[in-house]
Amino acid sequence: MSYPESKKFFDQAHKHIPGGVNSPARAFKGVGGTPLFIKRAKGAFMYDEDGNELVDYIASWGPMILGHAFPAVIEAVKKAAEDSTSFGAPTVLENRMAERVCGMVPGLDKVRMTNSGTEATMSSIRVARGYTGRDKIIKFEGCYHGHGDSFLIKAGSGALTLGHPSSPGVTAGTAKDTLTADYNRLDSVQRLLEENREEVAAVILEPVAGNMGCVPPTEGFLAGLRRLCDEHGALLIFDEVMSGFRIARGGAVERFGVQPDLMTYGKVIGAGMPVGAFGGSAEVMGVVAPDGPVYQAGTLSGNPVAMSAGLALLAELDENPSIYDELEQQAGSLQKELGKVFNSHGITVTDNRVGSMLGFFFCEGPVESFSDVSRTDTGFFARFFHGMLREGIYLPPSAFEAWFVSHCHDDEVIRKTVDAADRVLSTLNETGASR
Ligand code: KE4
Repeated sequence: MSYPESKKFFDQAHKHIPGGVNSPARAFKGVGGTPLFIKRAKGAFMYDEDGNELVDYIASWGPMILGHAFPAVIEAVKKAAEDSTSFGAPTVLENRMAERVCGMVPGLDKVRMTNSGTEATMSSIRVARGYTGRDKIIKFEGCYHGHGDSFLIKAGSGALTLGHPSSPGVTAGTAKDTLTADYNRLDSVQRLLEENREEVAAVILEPVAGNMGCVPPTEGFLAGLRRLCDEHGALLIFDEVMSGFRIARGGAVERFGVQPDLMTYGKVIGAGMPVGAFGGSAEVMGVVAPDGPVYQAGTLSGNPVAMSAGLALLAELDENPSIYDELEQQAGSLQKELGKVFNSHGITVTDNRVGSMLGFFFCEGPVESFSDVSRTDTGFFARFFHGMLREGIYLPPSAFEAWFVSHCHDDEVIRKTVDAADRVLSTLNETGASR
């Protein structure tokens, strides 16, 4: 497999675009080499500018839960666009979106649309600060909540991949209000809450971490956070931008049965169009302008084309709950069969999965926290990544990202992936693989 067209376009891209990409996670910095320029995609496959067919495990970093170019989504976008692409005025589509998501997620009484996950999480902590009158937030090392200043402290995803988990440009004034705890370590949260009594507005986390690879919550972690937040008068925020509508119809709130005060969404809710959202109880959301004093806005928030796309996808998920069982089945099969292949080649690997998001770490397990994640062999991952790419299997280009299985990843696609891994690992074994 070769990529001359992608190389040409990547060189061209550097002329006017920082790093040649509009988002660093796409730049292949974690694995080296040239990012592929994608021309089109359908179902479980993407096709690059060199005509290569690729099994896609990035899924646009989450949205493509029913595969690329899901017909109902495409039709909805085409139809909506014919009536103009934005009005800057309320539409019935936004009413329907709010009804749909509040019907899918337990405890979601009111919801506000945004244009990205970052806007949703930024807004959620502003609401928490406005509601509680407190300034500080607690996040977790390795979790990524978008590129809002308050979150670029020991962040995951591209920030971690690039080796700058705490970004320059975030002022000391901002950084002092962000406290960082250890994922799956309740004692680290309790200590921060006790050291900052009555100063913490919220604890925000990915209820299933997907931005340091896939790291599920351990038994009792989420319930423990709920208890600690109640004891200390802090709000609990589930950042479900990645897990929302993916790991269950009602996301982590449904799957784990722990009720946060605020939830944030992105990715699946927009079906690949720019949509984020934040919401919670009517009580907490009552502070949001224009009902309340906490300002939050967006020219294109609730955009009719984006709402149409998201509604088409969510309706399919909401009205066919068996899809989640089928996603569980296919992702479980990939996890099991790949695990067998790694073991057959004597590769030390730890696999984590929740629903159709999963990840493999090339180190001893368990992998439950950022410090565990840091033990993964990123060099081996890079060699494995490029081997799989040459076989036509496109994994997320970083050891610190979750893989996504779509409803189009059928048995044939899974078999193709597993057989490719077997061939790649045979080659790697000759060049000194991770043990
Ligand atoms: P966006 O602003 O990128 O729409 O969402 C930010 C965000 C917030 N919260 C969680 C849990 C997220 O996973 C994200 C974005 N995820 C990354 C993928 N790991 C986006 C990929 C990228 O930055 O290009």
